[in-house]
Amino acid sequence: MTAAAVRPHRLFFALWPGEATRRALYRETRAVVRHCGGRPVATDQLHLTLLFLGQVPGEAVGAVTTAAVALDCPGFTLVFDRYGWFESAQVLWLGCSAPPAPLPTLAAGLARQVRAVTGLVPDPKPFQPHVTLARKVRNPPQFPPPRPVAWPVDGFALVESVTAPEGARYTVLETFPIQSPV
Ligand code: 3AM
Repeated sequence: MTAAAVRPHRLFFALWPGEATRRALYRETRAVVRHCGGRPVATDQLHLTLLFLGQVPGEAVGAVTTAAVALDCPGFTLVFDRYGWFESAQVLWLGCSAPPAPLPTLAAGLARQVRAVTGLVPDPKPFQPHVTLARKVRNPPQFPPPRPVAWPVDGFALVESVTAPEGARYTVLETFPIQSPV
């Protein structure tokens, strides 16, 4: 086994937008992000975290993948139409005023599967679906809502977070299709 295979990986499951959605997210939020006074998330890193796993031993990554493959989930479409702000994390985010039921079901199913297959105990914090737009934002957003962005979800991703001096950098390790949205 190589050193890369056994080293621990900082992992999370996320919805990772396709190119058209990514461009729309950027287009509809760029003016607000520019004016929020924080540090924007790079466009190619925008995502919605489903489940944060933290440090996973290298030898357990295969089991995490197995857990995700076993999930059965219908496709769905998210509509992003509101800004929000996490005061303690100083994060400006984009969210949905009406998240469809399959979204929290997918997040909960992943947590259940990961626990069952790997024995890892993922972060127990309540699921708050959001796309982080900028960090170090010191004030709540006082902007009109964005024009709605539709994100058709037909899969999710296992993502690695690597900490660098300029902040974390995310890389998709694997993608998992779900049924296409109807
Ligand atoms: O998707 P966002 O950017 O909001 O803040 C981290 C990031 O969220 C979050 O997981 C995502 C990928 O790093 N995160 C980092 N540490 C965490 C922890 N201990 C965490 N979420 C929950 N618990």
